[in-house]
Amino acid sequence: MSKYPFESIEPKWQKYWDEHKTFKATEDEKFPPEKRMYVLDMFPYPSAAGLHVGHPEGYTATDIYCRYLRMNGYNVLHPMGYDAFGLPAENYAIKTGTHPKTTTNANIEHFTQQIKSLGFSYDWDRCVSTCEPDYYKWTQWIFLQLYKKGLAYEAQTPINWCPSCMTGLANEEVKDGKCDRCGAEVTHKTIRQWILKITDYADRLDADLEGLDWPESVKAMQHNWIGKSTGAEVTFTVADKDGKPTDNKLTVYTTRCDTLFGATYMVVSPEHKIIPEITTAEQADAVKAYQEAAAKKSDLERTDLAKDKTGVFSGSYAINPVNGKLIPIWIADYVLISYGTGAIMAVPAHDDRDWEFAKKFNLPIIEVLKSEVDVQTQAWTQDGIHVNSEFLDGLNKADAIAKMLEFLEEKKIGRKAINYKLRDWVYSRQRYWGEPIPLVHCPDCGTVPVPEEELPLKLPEVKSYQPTGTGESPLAAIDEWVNCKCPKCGKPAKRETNTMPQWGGSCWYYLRYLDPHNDKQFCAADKEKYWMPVDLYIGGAEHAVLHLLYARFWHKVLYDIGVVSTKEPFQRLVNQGMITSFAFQRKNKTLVPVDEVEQREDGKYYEKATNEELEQIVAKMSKSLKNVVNPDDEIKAYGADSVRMYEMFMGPLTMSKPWATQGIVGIHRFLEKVWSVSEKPMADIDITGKLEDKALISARKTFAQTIKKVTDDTATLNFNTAISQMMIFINELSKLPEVPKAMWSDFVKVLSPYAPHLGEELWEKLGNKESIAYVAWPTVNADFAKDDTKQIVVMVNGKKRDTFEAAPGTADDVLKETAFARDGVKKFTDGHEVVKVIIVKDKLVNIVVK
Ligand code: ANZ
Ligand code: ZN
Repeated sequence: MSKYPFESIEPKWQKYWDEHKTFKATEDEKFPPEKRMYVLDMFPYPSAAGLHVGHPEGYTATDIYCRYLRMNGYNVLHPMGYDAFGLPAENYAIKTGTHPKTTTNANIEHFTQQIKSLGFSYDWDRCVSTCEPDYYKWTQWIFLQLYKKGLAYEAQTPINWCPSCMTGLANEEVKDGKCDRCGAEVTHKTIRQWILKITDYADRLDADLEGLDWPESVKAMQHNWIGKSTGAEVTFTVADKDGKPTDNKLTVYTTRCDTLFGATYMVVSPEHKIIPEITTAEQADAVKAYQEAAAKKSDLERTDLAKDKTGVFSGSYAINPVNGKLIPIWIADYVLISYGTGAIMAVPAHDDRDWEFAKKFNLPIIEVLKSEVDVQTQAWTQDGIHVNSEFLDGLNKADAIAKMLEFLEEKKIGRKAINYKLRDWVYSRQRYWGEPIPLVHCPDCGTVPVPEEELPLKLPEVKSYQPTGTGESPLAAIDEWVNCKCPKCGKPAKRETNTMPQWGGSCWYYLRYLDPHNDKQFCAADKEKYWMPVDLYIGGAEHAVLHLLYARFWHKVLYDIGVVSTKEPFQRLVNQGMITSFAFQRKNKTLVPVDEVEQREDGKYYEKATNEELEQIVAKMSKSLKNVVNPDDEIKAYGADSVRMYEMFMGPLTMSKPWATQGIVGIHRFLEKVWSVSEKPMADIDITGKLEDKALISARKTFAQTIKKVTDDTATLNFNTAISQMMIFINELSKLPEVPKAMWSDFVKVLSPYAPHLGEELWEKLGNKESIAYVAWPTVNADFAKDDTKQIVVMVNGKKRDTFEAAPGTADDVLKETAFARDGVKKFTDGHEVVKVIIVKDKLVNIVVK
């Protein structure tokens, strides 16, 4: 009996698939629309570290599903590519002078070799890399479409700035307020930026989530990020020093206009433009000092509920429009300039922040919602019937809001308003390794787009990748690149030197896969119609907001200009769980690297140096804990099929789970067992008819259950339970002296999406010449899967007295005899005259006695 030869069969089949282009996808019209499936993985950033065990988790899941679909008669598009621009390659270039392209391409090559070694069924001819000019040509083209629609604009905004590195930093490069590279305190610097008007799409991005088959948690995160808020704008009149109305107005945004009778003061943000007009001479110095202090704080510091409230009185009052009362206008940094109107009416009785502020500065607190607490000692922020509110008294929240809105509209001082937390997207980076923004600045014509026929606007070669220190990208230092002719008037002009963020390329890559070699269009319309939308998208939960929101935004813009046919890009989304590892901690909760730990005879773990007993915990894989699992090592030791199956067997796809060496060993043993079953004699037994042999009947039942369960579980991505069922079946087959070939060949088919190399090899061993990849998925007679005993109920004079098990189709006289022999029945029949016995086959024995 030969050993399971994974070392030889895995490269053999990878070569076969490559050479035969087994998984090449074409737009074949003989497949009706419902039989076309686009299954997408989140493409990786090709880091120097190579593949992580987390990558194969999602990739294996989509691969199993794709292979399953192909065998079920679907035309499947399953591509892979690289999100290739990014900071690590650029930082490496700054340190070593190696061109980011060189590093990136070497990493891509390594990744490709690693991914191929796992046997995934990608159509490699469609592979894209976002840093290639024939790819980013179209990223630039899409940017220009946004620009032409007025969705890209220039503005001054603050960025993270490292004064020591003299460069702008991405948010991801700032850790705890310090520069990730040098540790210096990060400051803010206001510089010119290109910004995308994603806020124009806020409403659709929010509403269209409803039609998507996405995890509820991801939808909720997007809803929160967009932060749709429905309320009202209410305009207050500022009073003069005698309390008389002036022409000066102050508009607030409120979600509770119904609480207006409880508004006892107003607050404007320290950046509000009304401040010079309302600040009195006595208050001027205090206001100025306060504004300067607030400028130094972050939004988070300012709005933190736990933070002590600060503020300063402006010296002026406004008139509350419902009761004519004068209420003071304060300036405080808990009100943000970037939300609503940058001003609020404060209702301290029913809002926590307002309450704290009122307490601190001794401002009046008026209860307007019937409260279960004393609002002088605590805010009441729950619902309540209106009180102290004249025409609203006795009303609930909804009715009171409606009535107040009516009142405000009639007086022309208020209207319904909607606000979003979503902010426009700062789209420029002061970096080298990104797509150049294809715009030209002309002294006469202003901003002029680079003509589309001149795209791609290629990244020029630079001598130094170090940012310039002025907040401009290294491109700004290349005069021959910066200086150009205005595409409109031909006079000397300058190129935009900012580049795009890494999100740009990943916003639309799923569309380029559809037509990756087209140099006339980003994607041909017929191909787009053929495949879109993406039917299943699998990736990590860390992309719940940014990538998925940005891609949806771009997709909607492309939809609006008529170049894509669906409103949403990704119909179904599944987040794979994180693969963690084991780690060990001391009593004081500090962690010990795994190579300093040993398991002793008592089964417990000890730190080698100190003999302290350690607690085993689950933790994220990390270099410092030395618990990072390298997929290459695992493939080498157990084979790609074992790695794939183990990752699917660890637990439900969407759950986080720790990698365990014993686990992969167990899966490997299972595949060895599969191999050894394939070495047994194969018997030509007709398994569709009546069988005599008990072991065969039982094997057929397990077989039928296995085909059914693997079919159902694969279709629903419940791969772990499908694998368990395959294990049960293999155990049963191992016991048979010879294997019914019909069962074996069907089992090989359902195994093949999970362990595709082994699947192909066993299929070939069965005498087949073609790949198993497109062989029809098996079906079985469902009756064989049924339990082979029936529950027979015994009734005496219409009352249930007992039950027993019998084989299906058991003869009537056997059922009758068994029924009369049951203890539960005898009690009621012994000594009685039997009048009648009625038998319902496989179900019931009904005895009538006198
Ligand atoms: C009066 C009021 C009474 C409020 C009450 C709340 C409760 P969301 O739901 O997040 O949209 N607000 C408005 N603009 C603000 C700004 N720029 N900075 C800080 N706070 C601001 O929250 C809207 C509520 O947040 C608004 O409704 C306003 O306070 C406050 F019992 O107005 B409310
Ligand atoms: Zn010009």
